[in-house]
Amino acid sequence: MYRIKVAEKSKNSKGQRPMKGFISTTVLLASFLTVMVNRGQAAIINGSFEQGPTISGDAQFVGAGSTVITGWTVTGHSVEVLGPPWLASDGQRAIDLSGYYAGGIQQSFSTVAGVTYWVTFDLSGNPAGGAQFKTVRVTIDSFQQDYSVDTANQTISTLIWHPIGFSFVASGTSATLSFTSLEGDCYGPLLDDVAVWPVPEPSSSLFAVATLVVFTAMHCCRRLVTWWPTRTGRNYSSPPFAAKAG
Ligand SMILES: [Ca+2]
Repeated sequence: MYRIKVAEKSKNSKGQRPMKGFISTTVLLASFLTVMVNRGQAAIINGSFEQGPTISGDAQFVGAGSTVITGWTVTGHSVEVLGPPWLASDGQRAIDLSGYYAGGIQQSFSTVAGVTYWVTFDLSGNPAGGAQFKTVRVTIDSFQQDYSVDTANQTISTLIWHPIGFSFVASGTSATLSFTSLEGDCYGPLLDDVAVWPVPEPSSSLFAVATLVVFTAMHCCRRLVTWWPTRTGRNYSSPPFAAKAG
């Protein structure tokens, strides 16, 4: 997830900002977002787990079947909602997918059949005990994959988060995304910042690129367009699939 920053280069001789450039930028972004919405924007609720139960201490156990974590249903045995001093990858909270024993979470969302969707999330592991490598099983529609992460040389406040992503083609009007711990003890894989969105069709991408080229040609001397990732403070040194299990 990236944000777009449009920086004003300067004001005109009357001290006014160039509204024409602003309008062009607005049209560009609105056009691209309209394309995305028309493609069926997926809506994962509370993907960062910031909305949920009151945390007693630094972690809160949540049992199977509970929906107290907004948007999500707990599966397996239990999970744990983590708060400071645990280092979340986004915001203040994350999930340990092994509560007392192996657990999981799942959420269903609307899809458009035939559309390709990207699923991204950040994965780490509880370094306080158990196996050095923590494994999570991710399923959605016919997709299933296990991912493992190394917890060596970390503490709960110095966790290393690995961004992971994959795509799937929706087969119906809804899909269920599930994360399941494969760690039987209370030291499970850690999860944060889950997101799902449709991949634009090639024609839509070309439209967005063409619009961007025209926009840049018209206003390159008046505006600076900079992009920067919002996920500061994370470990992006490893490729997204570096944690992929065999
Ligand atoms: Ca979070």
